[in-house]
Amino acid sequence: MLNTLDENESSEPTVYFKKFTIGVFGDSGVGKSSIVRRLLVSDDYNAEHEPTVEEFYVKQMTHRNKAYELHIIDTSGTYEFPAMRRIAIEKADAIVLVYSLDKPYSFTKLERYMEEITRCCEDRNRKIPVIIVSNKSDLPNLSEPTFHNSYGLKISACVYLEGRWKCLWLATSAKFNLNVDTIFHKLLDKLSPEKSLPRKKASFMKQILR
Ligand SMILES: Nc1nc2c(ncn2[C@@H]2O[C@H](COP(=O)(O)OP(=O)(O)OP(=O)(O)O)[C@@H](O)[C@H]2O)c(=O)[nH]1
Ligand SMILES: [Mg+2]
Repeated sequence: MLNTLDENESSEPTVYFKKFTIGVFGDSGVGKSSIVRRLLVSDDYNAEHEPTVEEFYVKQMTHRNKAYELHIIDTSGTYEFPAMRRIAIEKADAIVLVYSLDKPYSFTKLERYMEEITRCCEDRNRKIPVIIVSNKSDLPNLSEPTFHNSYGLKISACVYLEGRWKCLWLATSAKFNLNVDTIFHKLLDKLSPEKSLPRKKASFMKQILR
């Protein structure tokens, strides 16, 4: 199973500690809490839907030999708490936006979440990474929505979403613990400080040989 990225495996992370707050948003019953529970305790899965009000968790995670502390806000999709949602968006360094294949409306609702996130970020003059997660990929006979691009060609949801909002996309199954850790590794890839370091200049010889 695709659970973690190979390059993240290490028994001895270098001593480096950074905290990031990750907000998890999405419609009711799409599997937000199931994803968070799997991340926290890999064999924890609840087949019952117990609607969340708002939960806060801390998870230590090693990513590319560095240790990180993730502060995770598991928000409510069942209850409408716009003020709480806005505060969670404001606090977040990165966002996980979940929909599920068995709830087509949860896909439509992504638009609303994205508008809220964009508005919030514009007000604070910042940009944060967002990953859209298509959960419950284990369910049979359900397929991703498709769209037509400006040339009339059929494109998949992930191509559509990546083009529309320039965000990451990943299919997961919290039920089978498939790709759950990868969500957070992908976000850490975007958040990790080395991303912002200037690229090393190629050596003089390499420049000549180019
Ligand atoms: N088949 C399948 N079912 C899932 C998966 N993830 C979650 N579920 C089920 O979907 C239901 C809702 O899961 P939750 O994690 O409670 O959903 P939520 O998004 O946190 O819901 P709210 O807190 O109400 O917003 C539960 O019955 C879960 O067992 C999955 O990957 N596959
Ligand atoms: Mg929940």
